[in-house]
Amino acid sequence: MHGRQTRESVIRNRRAEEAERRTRAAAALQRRRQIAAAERGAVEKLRRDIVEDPMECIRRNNIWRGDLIPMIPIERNCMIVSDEKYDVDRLKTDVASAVSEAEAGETWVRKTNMWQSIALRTFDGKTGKDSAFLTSACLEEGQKERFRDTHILDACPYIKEIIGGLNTDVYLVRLLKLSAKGYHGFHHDGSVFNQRYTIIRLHLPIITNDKCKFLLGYPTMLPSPVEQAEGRGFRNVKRLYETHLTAGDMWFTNVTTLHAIENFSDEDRVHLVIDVKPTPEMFKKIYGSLTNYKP
Ligand SMILES: O=C(O)CCC(=O)C(=O)O
Repeated sequence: MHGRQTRESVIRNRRAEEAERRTRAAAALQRRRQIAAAERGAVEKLRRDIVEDPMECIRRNNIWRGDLIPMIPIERNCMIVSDEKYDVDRLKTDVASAVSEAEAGETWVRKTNMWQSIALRTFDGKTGKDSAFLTSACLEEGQKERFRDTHILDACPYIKEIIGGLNTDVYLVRLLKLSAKGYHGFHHDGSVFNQRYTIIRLHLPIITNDKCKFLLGYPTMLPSPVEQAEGRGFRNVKRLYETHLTAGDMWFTNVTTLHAIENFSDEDRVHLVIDVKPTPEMFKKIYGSLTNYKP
């Protein structure tokens, strides 16, 4: 009798424990859903705020300072700067030539697992891993004249024509591929592009679709000094604004503010990315006036 009671009470206890575990799990799930909904609500509110009262929104965020602050209205941070429609088929032909011209090992130099580049114009015309990024030292007087076409650009006559037609100083030029289902997280290139009156980044999308997005972010947490030292960026950046950069258009992108890229599609996305000195026309379109333009 005593043994049976014990077995029954053990079973009862187990059932009670199981029921309690389920109740706790359901409560935790509900809490997570509430937090996610509150975060979504906060981001939505943030998006509304930045449209309705951007200055107040910026003032409230202690992390959003200096060059990290996007231009207002927010659409100005990625905008088409030329009325010209470029020929996407001719651009695709040049991409194919660049890929076959790039020597083995140089084809699509890996920046990350999902993000690769082919250098068309670089500091001293070098190709390969270290040539595919820009430093502010390369842009100093006496240095910025050292940008040269790479041998790969010779295989891309249309891109060469486009670059020549910009009628301005052209620095780094690359084809940038973001793999299908690829993502590159929020970061900023402020250390170079803070000279916003002397250098801007242009994108000419070649292979793309509306599942490819350029994103702008809202910082909520500063990186730790260790993360900064290791070149790691801001964590927990909220998605503030997103846009699809259409093929055949020349886009300005503000890369001093937090930005990211994503490709939710099944095809690799390829952009021609051109770093140039803005012409007076581009400068006026982007910044709204010629104040501070440095000829
Ligand atoms: O779209 C790309 O491949 C590059 C975007 C980016 O992060 C940049 O231009 O800094």
